[in-house]
Amino acid sequence: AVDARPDTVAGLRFPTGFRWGTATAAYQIEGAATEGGRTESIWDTFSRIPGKVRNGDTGDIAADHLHRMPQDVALMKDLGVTDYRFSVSWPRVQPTGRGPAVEHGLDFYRRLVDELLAAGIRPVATLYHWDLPQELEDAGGWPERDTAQRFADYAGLVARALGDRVATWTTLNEPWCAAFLGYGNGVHAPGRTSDVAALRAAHHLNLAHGSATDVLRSLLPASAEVSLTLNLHALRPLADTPADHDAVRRIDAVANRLFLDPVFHGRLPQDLVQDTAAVTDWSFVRDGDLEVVSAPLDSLGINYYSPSVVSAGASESPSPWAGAEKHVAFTPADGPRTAMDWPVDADGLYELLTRLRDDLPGLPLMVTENGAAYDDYADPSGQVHDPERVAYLDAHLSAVHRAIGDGVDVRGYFLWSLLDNFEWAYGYGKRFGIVHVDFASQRRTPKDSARWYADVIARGGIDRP
Ligand code: PNW
Repeated sequence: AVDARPDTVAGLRFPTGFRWGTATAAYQIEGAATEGGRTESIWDTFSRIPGKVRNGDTGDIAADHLHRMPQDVALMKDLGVTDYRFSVSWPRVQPTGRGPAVEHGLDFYRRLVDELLAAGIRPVATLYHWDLPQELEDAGGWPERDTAQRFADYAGLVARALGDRVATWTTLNEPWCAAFLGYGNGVHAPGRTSDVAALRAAHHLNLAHGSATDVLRSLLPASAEVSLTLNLHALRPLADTPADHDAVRRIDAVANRLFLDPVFHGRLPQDLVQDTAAVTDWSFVRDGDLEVVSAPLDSLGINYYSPSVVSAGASESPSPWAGAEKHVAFTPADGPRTAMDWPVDADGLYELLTRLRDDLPGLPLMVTENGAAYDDYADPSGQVHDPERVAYLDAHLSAVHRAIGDGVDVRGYFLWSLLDNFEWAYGYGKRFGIVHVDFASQRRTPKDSARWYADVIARGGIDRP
């Protein structure tokens, strides 16, 4: 049907085989927090500390996806998505982070994968989307080296269970957030505030990624795709001055190159090592680690929401910047914002994608998250209207299309998110879904943006009438 559309219809066509997806994460949607032997993750613990999550919300019930999975897969089938990116809950599969798998926990993901395949949707499994078993945090968490080995063992348990039917694997989601929001500024679980803990966490997350990649390669068919998802920061200097460019360099080092350099080049960013000399001597990076971290990957996933404008100055502490905040100020951009107060700026996505084309030639990319929170409203018939989200998605997909036209190898786009869900420190107050969830009744209502996305997928692109 796509190819049959006349060329005279103006619009943006995506390549044949482009992967049209939606994304979710276990703790944000599953609920059933104490079912089947699941015990606490750091988010179960953190969300119970007064003042950490708005309104005291927790993921105990969330969107009750664990009990409503077939309905949610049916919603995706109606959308026409080709791919679905979900995460596996570590504490559901291996509650203490050690020892054998809980088969009942794995069974949920076996059923999910079967349901997806039956609906003609490719499963894309993320092994870690921030729900570290609390017992591993009690043993030191990500700043502790052993956590990386625990993760590699857990990766093996999941690969043995799902490896015959899941072709695309992502080790970690956004290790920058896990390290620097979790251990640096403490806005995310486990809520620790220490620059050295955050840097150690970042290295051990990199090591966990590399070690798990080795395990996945040893267990999965050669055709399996192994990837990593980073929330790379699109950075712009406030002014075209050496001082503001240096501010960009400092944030780029801790937000982007701390992950890109070890994973893709087997080295640490030396400027960051120097800039953080007062914090750590980096002796937690041992001989041979960077070789493990830099195991070859089949693709890189990028999560993008907003760019940042930085200049020479100073910003708040505790910060997620490992000391760089002493030299760097962030300027809120003019223009429209989402309900997260994040600027709407699709050029940042284009800038990020073209940078990766130049820095990592030949590496296939996927946009593994992009989307927006807005306060949407229902009309008297119950239809949920979200015109700002449609505009946001249109602009960002157009940026992806422009990047593809300029030679960036983008293989797919995963809209965040399928469902309204537990938005971490913001609880249920921020809605990213293209499907509205009434958290009292658990009723799902596709928003206007869901119809818009279904139409884009059906046409293979965006029409410009
Ligand atoms: C990502 N920040 O989180 C996550 O992967 C999703 O689980 C989440 O729901 C989505 O983006 C929307 O927030 C982020 O403060 C959370 O820089 C915070 C930040 C970045 C990403």
